[in-house]
Amino acid sequence: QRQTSDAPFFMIPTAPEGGANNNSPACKIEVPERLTVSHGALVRNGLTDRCICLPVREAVDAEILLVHSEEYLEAVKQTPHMTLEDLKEFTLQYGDVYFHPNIYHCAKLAVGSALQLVDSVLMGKVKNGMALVRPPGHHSMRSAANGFCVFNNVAIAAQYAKQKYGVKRILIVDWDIHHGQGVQYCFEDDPSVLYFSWHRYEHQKFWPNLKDSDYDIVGKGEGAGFNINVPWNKVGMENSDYLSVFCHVLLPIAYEFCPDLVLVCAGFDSAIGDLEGEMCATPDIFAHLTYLLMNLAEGKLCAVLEGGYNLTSLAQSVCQTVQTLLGDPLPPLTNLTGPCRSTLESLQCVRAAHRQHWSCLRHAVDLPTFEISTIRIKSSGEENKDEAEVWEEQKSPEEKIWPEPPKRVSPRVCSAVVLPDGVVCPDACERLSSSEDLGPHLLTLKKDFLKDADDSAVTALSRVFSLIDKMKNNEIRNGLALVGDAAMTMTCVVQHVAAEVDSRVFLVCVGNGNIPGHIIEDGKTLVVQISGEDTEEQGSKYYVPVCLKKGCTDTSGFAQAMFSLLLPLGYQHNPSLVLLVRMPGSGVCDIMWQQLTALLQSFAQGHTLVLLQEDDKACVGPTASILLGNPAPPLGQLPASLKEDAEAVERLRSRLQADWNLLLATAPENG
Ligand code: X5A
Ligand code: ZN
Repeated sequence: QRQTSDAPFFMIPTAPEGGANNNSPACKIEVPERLTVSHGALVRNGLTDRCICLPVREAVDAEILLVHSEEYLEAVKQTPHMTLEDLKEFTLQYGDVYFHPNIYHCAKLAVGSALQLVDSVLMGKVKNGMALVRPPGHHSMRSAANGFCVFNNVAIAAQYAKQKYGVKRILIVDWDIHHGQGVQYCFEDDPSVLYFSWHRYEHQKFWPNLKDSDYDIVGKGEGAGFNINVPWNKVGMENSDYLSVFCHVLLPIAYEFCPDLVLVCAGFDSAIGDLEGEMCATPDIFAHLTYLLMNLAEGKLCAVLEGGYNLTSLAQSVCQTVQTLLGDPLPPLTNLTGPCRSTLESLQCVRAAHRQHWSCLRHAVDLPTFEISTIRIKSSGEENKDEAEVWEEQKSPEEKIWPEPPKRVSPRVCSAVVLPDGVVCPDACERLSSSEDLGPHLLTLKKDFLKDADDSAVTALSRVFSLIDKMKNNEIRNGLALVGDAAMTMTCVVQHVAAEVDSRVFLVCVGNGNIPGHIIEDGKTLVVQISGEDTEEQGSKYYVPVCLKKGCTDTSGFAQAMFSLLLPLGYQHNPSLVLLVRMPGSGVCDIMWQQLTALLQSFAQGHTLVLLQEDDKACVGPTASILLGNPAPPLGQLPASLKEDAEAVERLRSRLQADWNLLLATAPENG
């Protein structure tokens, strides 16, 4: 593992010597060990060595006052000098918060650390980072501590970024299992800060039991549409539930918003094993949640720790997040069975509540709102719960066990290229040269595919095959080939890979061109083709032709297809190889192509092979940049997509959702 001077990330192990120990009045779960254990896990996994550790500092009054009132700050300032009795009394005026004589100091460090991180990211000293801090922040309000939180670290960071750097649009993603009502209140009328939170809600039966946390709270005045609440009305939510909310709500809206900075309220009480959350998403989901946000805002992402109380689950989740920020390949997610009914109800409600504010939702096929309110009443009744469900709920959540996420190893080579002589590409790419041993490949190639092909095509193809074999052995992460005939190469590659047991290919084809039927008949290869050609009637479970009216030139239609079709399909297919093909004359613009290439890195542990046709030389550089791990440039604030395109994508979702239920975004009518 290399230690670079421009290490891409940063983190802060806080907890001063002696730690802020909230033991009197005691908080049993928001404890200093949360930081020491997380930090220890980072060290053990060799991750701290790859990070830049920034110094912490205390926030100054003016910074705290960006979000909090003077009266409140003055009151908190007194706490280090109070007797334990007075502290107890002081604590009682707030909800679920505990003041230790040391907490004011820690809270100032927590805010200051978040600001140090924002400074470093916005000044370009680091690409992204995570601040490991406590106490957490997202529940604290202008004049009140709440839910273990004293100062609102992330809200202050957002105001600071706006004020000091003139950042125009900030996305705050709150994946903690509690609703960050403090963040919501801070920005509810502010259209420059888009706040997204999912949270355990159980129809208001779960703390903090606020009507303000429901899906119909979308922001006020100018800020209408810039507050997104996704209530979890059942416990036990899994990876599929989390991913479906990202695909069908957060990502389309976030890309339409086009933030300049992403802040994450990174609470890990939403992971399995946490007694507060009682959810079942595994720690490796955070690798994916993190990655899916890393191509917004040119990768400027600051994660700030919030909750997370199961020390094992917390430490694993922190490592997954940090490893993703460092650019390691993503772990495969298995067992994605699709969202549960309760999630679908929430999805449908949130999408309906926001359809008037976001054009990506305008043409969504949703139930009318009056039926949605019925859903709420219907499912809040306990009466029709079956016995299994009741037993499920009584089962103690501490019994939950899950395997430790497998190690994520980066292949020695990140990107290998097969290019004709004279075509340039970044130095960091490894060229597969003619000195490679082509023996065994050449023979099979000649026999199977290339009876009459010329020698240079045979050589190129055999290099492509050897690239694929090296990906399979995890010697290379990804690859790019510039070939004379992209369509022919694509067919040969699919056939070559499908010949192996257990292989699954996700073929994403951009542009017009015939996909030979025989390559999609064995259930191993899932094909999505985005083009301007109307081939919709030929679709099947494994062939998904997306026809856009203006072809691939239309960014909004293309973006919608990426989030609501490509991502769910890719996740559910769980391929061992992604094959991304750019047909000549596809019309896709470079930044769209780069975003697509980047998002596809979520699958197959980053094993992507990109095929470009020879006249697309100019695309080698932009593609290689993404394959080497750079963030894709922003698409800009997306306009509304064409009605026809939006409807075509929705039609495909409806046709395919019985086979691929991660495509679902609405609740079946009487399930
Ligand atoms: C930051 C955080 C939880 C408060 C729970 C109070 N707070 N019952 O996770
Ligand atoms: Zn929480």
